[in-house]
Amino acid sequence: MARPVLQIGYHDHCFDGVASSATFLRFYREKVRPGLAMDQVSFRGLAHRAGQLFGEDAFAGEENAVVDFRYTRDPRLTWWFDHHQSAFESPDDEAHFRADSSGRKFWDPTAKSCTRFLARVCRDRFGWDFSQLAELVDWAEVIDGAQFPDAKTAVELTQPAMQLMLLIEASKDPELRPRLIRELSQRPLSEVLREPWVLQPLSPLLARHRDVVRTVTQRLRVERAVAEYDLADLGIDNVNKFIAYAADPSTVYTVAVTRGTNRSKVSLGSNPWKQDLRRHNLAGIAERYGGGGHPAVAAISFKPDQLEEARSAARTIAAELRAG
Ligand SMILES: [Mn+2]
Repeated sequence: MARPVLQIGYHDHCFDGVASSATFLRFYREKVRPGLAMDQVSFRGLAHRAGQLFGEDAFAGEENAVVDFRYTRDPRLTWWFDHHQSAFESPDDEAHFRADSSGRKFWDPTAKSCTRFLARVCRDRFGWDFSQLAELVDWAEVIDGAQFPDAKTAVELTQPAMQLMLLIEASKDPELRPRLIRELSQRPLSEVLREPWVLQPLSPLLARHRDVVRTVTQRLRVERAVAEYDLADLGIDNVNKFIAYAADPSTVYTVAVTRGTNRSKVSLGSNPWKQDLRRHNLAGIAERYGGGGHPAVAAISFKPDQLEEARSAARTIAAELRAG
């Protein structure tokens, strides 16, 4: 591709990241550059990891948007939408954002999903009607805000949109998420969910998901409402966040260790159905280790070979959460 007119960087392997991108893409092609051809838009999945977050090719477009991911002072960043508490790597980054006068950078750490936050900002500031994407926006709010009726629903994935969540989180096909973003920007969610290229790769992932649910349920150690499990030997980076709450509803916090290709990771979560018992800000805890996220759910990335450091951090944090 020649230099893309627009490049969208998004939180990779994340339903809200994909949905935010699709929503922004539609907004951009309707309100900012009407008639912009799809092949003039490129996509870059961004992942949290130990070290540099934005590679050299992260801002290859004439305009560059980043959604559902960290802020950067890079002058090539033209649009930004995020809702993470840990949006800024340093106080200088936050000061830079606060001094921005472009009117194109937006942050609301109280928003449940970046998708609905973005849709509403584009409606209120730019007079854009997002009703065509209502289904996608509503599902992003349910999924990223963990607004499920119960843990079982969140783990069993009987609803097609929940299966799409799994596909987005687990698929290793680099073309799949950009394709989903393009399609979801133009067609209703329920229609895209029936596509063979969506359904086909899902069945092995669903089978794998059921295996992981069994493994987590077996390995889970719950002590004083804090659940710990270690999946480093499975080589997976993303695990459904709700398995512990379905397996043992007395769980208030989870501390999980995983190791994927690019990082060892400690995931911190809190039971969405017991938020009245949550006493800790998990993003705040994760930030002490260079990680981040939201008060109710956060993560810390380590280098892939720093598994023992990750395990040791997990033990320390689990003890801190138990101490109350
Ligand atoms: Mn999000």
